[in-house]
Amino acid sequence: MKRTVLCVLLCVALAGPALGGTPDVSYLPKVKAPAETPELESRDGGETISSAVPIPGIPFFDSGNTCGHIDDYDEACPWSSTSPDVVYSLTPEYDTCVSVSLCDSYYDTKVFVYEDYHSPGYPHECNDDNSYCYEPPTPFTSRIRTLHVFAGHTYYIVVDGYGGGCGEYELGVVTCVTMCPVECPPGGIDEGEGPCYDGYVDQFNGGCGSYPVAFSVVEPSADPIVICGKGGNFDNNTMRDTDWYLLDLTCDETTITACVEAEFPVMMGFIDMRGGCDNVSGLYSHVEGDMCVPHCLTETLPPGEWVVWVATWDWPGFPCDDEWVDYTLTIEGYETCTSVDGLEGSTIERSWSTIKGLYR
Ligand SMILES: [Ca+2]
Ligand SMILES: [Ca+2]
Ligand SMILES: [Ca+2]
Ligand SMILES: [Ca+2]
Repeated sequence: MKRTVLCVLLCVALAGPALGGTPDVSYLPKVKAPAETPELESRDGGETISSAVPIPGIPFFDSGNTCGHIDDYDEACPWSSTSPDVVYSLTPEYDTCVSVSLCDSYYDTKVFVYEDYHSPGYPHECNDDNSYCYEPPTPFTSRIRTLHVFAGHTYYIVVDGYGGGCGEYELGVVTCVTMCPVECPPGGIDEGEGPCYDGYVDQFNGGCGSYPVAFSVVEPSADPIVICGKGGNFDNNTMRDTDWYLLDLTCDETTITACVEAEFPVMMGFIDMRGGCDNVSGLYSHVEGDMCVPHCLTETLPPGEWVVWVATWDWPGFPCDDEWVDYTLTIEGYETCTSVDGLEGSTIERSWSTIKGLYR
């Protein structure tokens, strides 16, 4: 496949006129919606490893209260405590990966896991505070995002607390949902934006949500264009990275097919940019869905500027600093019909240096 050149404008401002305030991009929220909470049954875990409550299968949800139980175990990650604890056991029939969550509990929890036996000081995994719990009822709840478990072993999950605290807990043990590496294929073009992080300000390709506005400009190609990007949530799931890929269509009409496949639940859509940022009125059309499978959208579009927009779907978790942040975006049908003069009709102000940059 011919290597297609993507002219990524590295943080190049499409310096607009004085915007008189931030354009309305509230329809493309970087702020995320609340998640649904799974229904939970009510039963306390066992007092010790020898009386641990077995987890019959995944997914598993349970609730209980550690108050009134005994402080049998502790692991410091990084704080030691004297909180009472209860124990569950998981004996997987095959090698897998699970997430262990106390996120929705009502006290300052801690969770740790032993493999096969009590190994004080050497837990299999431990988490006290998980900053990526989505809207926990109380701060400092816990979650082990990826717990690798192997057939032939038993894993003791200890529900514990911080300090000497105890309370009502909500335990969830589910299959890891992000075990699907999305590889960048040969010829794939790097988005160029690094992973996001807490406090991140997207001045790279946050489109109309960036100030000044900033896009990744895609050059037309007769071949499919494959872009390898990164996305994720940050600031405790209140923000997400958004990627705006700008196309300038020059045909009377152009049929574009865009497909995205991500290591996180993903949302992708077209945005009509023909009126500039001030007149953007939401996603023209979009798809959204789970990680690990492609989601495609085909539209026949009139000439002018359009954006292909990619971001995490409205799910908690999937933080920027996780190893599962990659996606591929494939754009087909984006070809030049006439000349490159199409940009002359641009409604988005650009500096000359930017325009030169497009064809460098
Ligand atoms: Ca304890
Ligand atoms: Ca905690
Ligand atoms: Ca990105
Ligand atoms: Ca971005």
